[in-house]
Amino acid sequence: MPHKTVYACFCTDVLHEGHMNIINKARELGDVTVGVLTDEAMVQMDRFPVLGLEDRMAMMAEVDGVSRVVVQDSIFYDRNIAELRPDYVIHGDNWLQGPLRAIRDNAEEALAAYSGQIIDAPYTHSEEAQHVDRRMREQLSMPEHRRHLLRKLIELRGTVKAIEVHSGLTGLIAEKTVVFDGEKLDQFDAMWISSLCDSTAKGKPDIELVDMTSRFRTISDVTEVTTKPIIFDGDTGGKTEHFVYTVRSLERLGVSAVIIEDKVGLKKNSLFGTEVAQMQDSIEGFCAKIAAGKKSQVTDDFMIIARIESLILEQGMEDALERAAAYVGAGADGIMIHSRKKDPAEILEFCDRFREADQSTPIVVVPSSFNSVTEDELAEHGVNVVIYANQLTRSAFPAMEQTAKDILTHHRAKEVDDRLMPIKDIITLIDEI
Ligand code: SPV
Ligand code: MG
Repeated sequence: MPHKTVYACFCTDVLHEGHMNIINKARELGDVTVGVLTDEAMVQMDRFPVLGLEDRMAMMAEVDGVSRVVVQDSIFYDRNIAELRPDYVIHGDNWLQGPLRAIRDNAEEALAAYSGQIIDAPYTHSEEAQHVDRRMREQLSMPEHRRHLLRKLIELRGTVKAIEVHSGLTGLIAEKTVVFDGEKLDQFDAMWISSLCDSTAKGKPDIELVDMTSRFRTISDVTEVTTKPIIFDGDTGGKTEHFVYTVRSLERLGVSAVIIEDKVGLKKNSLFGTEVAQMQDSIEGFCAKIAAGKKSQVTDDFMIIARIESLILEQGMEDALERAAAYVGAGADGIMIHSRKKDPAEILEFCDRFREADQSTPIVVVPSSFNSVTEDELAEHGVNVVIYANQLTRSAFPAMEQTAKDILTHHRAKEVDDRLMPIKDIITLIDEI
């Protein structure tokens, strides 16, 4: 019998019975090469590595029956298949469904080029395997691990995208939603705890009325069921004497970054612009707040991002740029520039001019009004974090309101049923652990 070769690829830090079952099955088929995903590829699979790539490779090399370990730098197998030309590629049969199917299709197409074969090994549903998987996710959700994820993701991906969350349920949507666009699997990298949506969910205006204790409760609800990094909307940061406590509380909760805006007095939502009275802080005043926050933080991971309201308050581009440089000088780890114009031109101009002087400080934008601009365009102008700040809340509210109206109109719920999630789906939506 000619000597056969088998390729398997793993996206894990810990080996359990399920992985061993695949390796043992592979050994029966031939000489086993194992691919280990790079950090960047693992992140795309929503598995943030706890071990470094070299340690993961060493772990695989020690497994009995593994002849060779190689790096796989994409979640898709095609390049490694073309290079290694294995007779078989083996994977658990869980990749027959859901977003993993795209990965299987890609492998199947690459194998078809030389009549290689795919093996869908029965997925191991053992208690031990589930326990190890759960432990891994729990480890990822711990504050000391989650806190540095935002910096790490910006470093790995250049530009990251965050979506608004204000509850455990919206957190799960941010955590689990994955789409396949024909080329790559896509998902949100991070979560934004918006002051607007956190307040709206409580039926309150966005004026720093919802107190920090309550805001921290929202963070806990989200951290209990997710692993992705959190960017917290800290409004004005409040009094400097209070802000220093907030920074440490956020670090303790595992939040990666706080964004504070350079306003004083009664804060109103920026999307009101100059229609309501809002006062910008002085450059010195806000720099002092940033510096005090930086001095009080305990970990190196945590980021304080300074949000500039000059364009919102119509103070001009020069003022925005002057403030950006001053805030970075005071220690800000990033700059958020905001605008309520439909046209992204002023945002892009700010980014270009800021980048002429500063190539490294992360830029954050919130394209709620200038929503025609794409993530790629923003990335070309040096943006590192794109925040979709309120779209989940704004989509849920009209749907719920319409349902309430229709039930009132028809005096029963039958008419709304077609657009509702089936009862079976809602009762099984949340996994029991
Ligand atoms: C929020 O989401 O609360 C924000 C962004 O601060 S914005 O509403 O655009 O001001
Ligand atoms: Mg806000």
